[in-house]
Amino acid sequence: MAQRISGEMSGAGFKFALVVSRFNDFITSKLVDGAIDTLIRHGAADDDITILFVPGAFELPFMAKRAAASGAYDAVVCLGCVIRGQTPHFDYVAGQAARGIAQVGLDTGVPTTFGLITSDTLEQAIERAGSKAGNKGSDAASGAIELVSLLSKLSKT
Ligand code: INI
Repeated sequence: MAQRISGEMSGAGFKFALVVSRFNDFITSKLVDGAIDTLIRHGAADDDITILFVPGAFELPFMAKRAAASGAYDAVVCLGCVIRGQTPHFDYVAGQAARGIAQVGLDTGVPTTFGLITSDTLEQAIERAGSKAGNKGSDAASGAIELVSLLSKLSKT
C-alpha cells in the first residue's frame, strides 16, 4: 500500500522568520498582516514569529539565507512586491529574487516560501495584497506551515 504523507495545517511549536522588503511598503505591510494572521490562526505563537526588514526584493534571498542558516527558525517566509510599471529592471529584481529564494530552501534545507508579488501595475499588486485576488503573504505563510509539518513527519518515518 502506498504511503501518503502530507503536512498538517498546524504551526504550533514552530518558529518562523518573515523576511520583508520595505520597498513598496504600502503593499508589503499588507503581506505581513496576512502572513501573521495566517500563522496565528494556525496555532503559531506570536513570540515565535520574527520579522526581518530588508531594503528591497533583491535583498530578500541574502537575508533569508542568513535567517535559514542561523538554525533559529523552522521556516522562512519571504515577502515583497515588484511592480513592472515602476522599473525598467523589473526582470532583474524579480528574477533574481525568485531564483535566490528558491535556492535558499535548496541550500539550507529550511522551508523558504515565496510571498513576492510580481505585477504589471499597482492595481494588480493591491489585488494580491488582501483584496480580490487573496493575499500572497497569507499564501506564503500557509506554504511554510504545511512544509514544516511535512518535514517533521518525514523525520519520524
Ligand atoms: N525593489 C522592490 O522590492 N520592488 C520594486 O518594485 C523595486 N523597483 O521598482 O526597483 C525594487 N528595487 C530595489 C531593489 O530591490 C534593491 O533594493 C536595490 O536595487 C538595492 O540593491
